[in-house]
Amino acid sequence: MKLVFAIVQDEDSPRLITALMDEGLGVTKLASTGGFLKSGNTTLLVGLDDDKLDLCLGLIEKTCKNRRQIATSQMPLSGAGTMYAPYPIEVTVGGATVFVLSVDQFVKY
Ligand code: 2BA
Repeated sequence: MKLVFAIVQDEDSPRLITALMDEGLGVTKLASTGGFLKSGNTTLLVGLDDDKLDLCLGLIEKTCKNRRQIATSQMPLSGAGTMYAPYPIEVTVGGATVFVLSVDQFVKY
């Protein structure tokens, strides 16, 4: 058995959850926050049998899109000691960041 952690953009999560559930996969949705952009994203947990892993990964790949976002970084001001000026940078987020873990034990009480 595997446990898939999929970090996806909030905009993609409703369609992905529907697609996973339509295939009979169990999903848990967690509200999460990216460390770099410090904005909300969605982490989905999917526990599944090994033979469903490719199906799950395929649905994630098909559903989750790359998007460009503007983030704010800091530039040191020359001659101003430790002062910094904010400036915008563009980053590409997604489609999805996915971790697949092997599950030792799965119990439901
Ligand atoms: P964030 O940490 O908010 O990162 C959003 C996007 O900012 C990243 O997209 C990447 O394009 C960019 N980025 C991140 N760190 C950067 C840096 N030090 N310098 C320049 N650009 C940077 P993704 O790579 O698609 O990641 C989307 C979200 O997935 C991340 O949101 C984070 O929540 C999660 N994530 C990504 N890699 C991870 C990892 N190794 N472990 C845990 N979570 C991860």
